Amino acid sequence: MSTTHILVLHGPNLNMLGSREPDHYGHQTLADISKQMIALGDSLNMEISSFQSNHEGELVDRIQQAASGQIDGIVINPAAYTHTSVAIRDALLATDIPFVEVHLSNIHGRETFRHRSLLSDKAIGVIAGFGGTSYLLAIRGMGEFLQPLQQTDQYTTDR
Ligand code: CA2
Repeated sequence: MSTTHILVLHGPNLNMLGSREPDHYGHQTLADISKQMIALGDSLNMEISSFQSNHEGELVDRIQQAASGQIDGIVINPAAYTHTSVAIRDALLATDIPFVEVHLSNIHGRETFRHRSLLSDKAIGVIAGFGGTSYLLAIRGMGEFLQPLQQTDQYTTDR
């Protein structure tokens, strides 16, 4: 089974995870979540790299780089840019790399302006509301999408 490469992108303010607003975003830091994703990736033959930025253009640059690199899938929590960024949407569509949209909180249970995402209609899936576990579910979903029939013991016995 070949290794798949997943890029995880985190939008603005997510570098503050674990320090404030635990009611919405939990107690885990981004480093805690990255560690868990890497461990899960190891068990699923997926290599996980992560990038966080508070700047829209830097996220666009990283998405463009992914297109010229060896990235098979993108997991993205665009944070506030979810609700505003045509630039991030355009970059993702231009790369043609499948992506999963992730949110720590259930955006549909919060303020109305958070209900709209400029990415959801183009994502292979959207996961929201499970705190740091949202990212792990996204990695699993991406794995099933990219490596169909290879992810569980029942399928791997003959491979
Ligand atoms: O629930 C999510 O993951 C969000 O993408 C988080 C964004 C918010 O704008 C989206 O509507 C939903 C906000 C991220 C802010 O992160 C913080 C972390 C710790 C302390 C303060 C903010």
